[in-house]
Amino acid sequence: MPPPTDRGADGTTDGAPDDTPHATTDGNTAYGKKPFKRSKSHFADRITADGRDGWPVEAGRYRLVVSRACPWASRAVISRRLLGLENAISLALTDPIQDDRSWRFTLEPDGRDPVLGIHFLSEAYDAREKDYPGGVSVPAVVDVPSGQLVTNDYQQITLDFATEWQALHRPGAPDLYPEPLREEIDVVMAGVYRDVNNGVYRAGFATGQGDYEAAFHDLFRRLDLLSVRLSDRRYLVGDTLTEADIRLFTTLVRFDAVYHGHFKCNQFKLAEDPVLWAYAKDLYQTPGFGDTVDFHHIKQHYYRVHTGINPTGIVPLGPDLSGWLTPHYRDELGGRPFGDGTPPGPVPTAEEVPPSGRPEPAPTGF
Ligand SMILES: N[C@@H](CCC(=O)N[C@@H](CS)C(=O)NCC(=O)O)C(=O)O
Repeated sequence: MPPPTDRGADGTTDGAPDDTPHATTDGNTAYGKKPFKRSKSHFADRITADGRDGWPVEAGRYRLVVSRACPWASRAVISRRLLGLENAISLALTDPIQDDRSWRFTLEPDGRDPVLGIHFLSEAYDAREKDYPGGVSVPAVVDVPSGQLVTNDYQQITLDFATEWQALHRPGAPDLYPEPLREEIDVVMAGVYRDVNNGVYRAGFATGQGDYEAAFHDLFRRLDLLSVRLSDRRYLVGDTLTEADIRLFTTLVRFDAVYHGHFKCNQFKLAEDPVLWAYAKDLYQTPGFGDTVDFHHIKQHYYRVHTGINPTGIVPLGPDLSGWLTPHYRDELGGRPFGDGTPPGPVPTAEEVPPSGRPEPAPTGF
């Protein structure tokens, strides 16, 4: 197998050493170090009910390409499942380890995605725009008939699943972006994005002490605030699951397995904050959340791909994951997870996370 390439969170060289003097977030000047900056998604076309960008909502037309390792892609996997879009939008899973051609379909027996017929996700990017100036990233939505990438705009994909794909939602699908709560959801998500979702990357890929410390403090300050917010309410906004919970979950579920050690986000472990730990377990045990999580893919990706921060590529054996299956008691706070709707049914067999990626219950008795 070709060796994994060392790459940043988004395949760019952001965060990589550079010789230009620049101001760090702690106000000092650093030489040879730049703070981590996430690149913008290059392809921001939207798939909408009215097809205004040329991409109308249509069952069976699009393929969602993800890595189960990636928190941004995992949002899309969770929302697709909660909304029951599995039959409308098919799912392609990449190998958690990229090589120098980026995401590849080496989990398939012949190394080729069976629907798109390609070996590398970059082929769908190339079909859309030859030599575009950016990295290849997941999540990506590909138009099956033309083989072209439609969008890699991870911030918009899930919002569109919730609001533009309504005609194809399953009966009983929750409203993940309810109109009356959008303003509050957007405010909560902005803080979660800056300090938590992207904050762990700012800490992990910092190449200067000051940048790392600023990201670390922002992250744990925000986690403290979220812990207080969630101490007497089951979900982040309103009394049902929303897009905001999906976005917080995808970082929390990776926290102890990768961010705490690998990204040096170690003021406390998730499991040491009783509120956030119970909140994360509650979501994990809710159909549509934990049943999409592959801890094996997550650990393989982070520890083996980021050789700049883990040069040996050794993947730690811990932590013990059995705690994810223990009681959370969050139902005592009330809340109606799916509002007037219902939980999604079982995961389609072809999309089940293999046992290697799931926690095993702790042994009982002696
Ligand atoms: N920056 C991405 C956001 C999503 C993202 O960063 N995905 C990561 C995986 S978690 C990725 O695919 N990175 C490209 C790479 O590592 O080659 C975008 O522009 O859409």
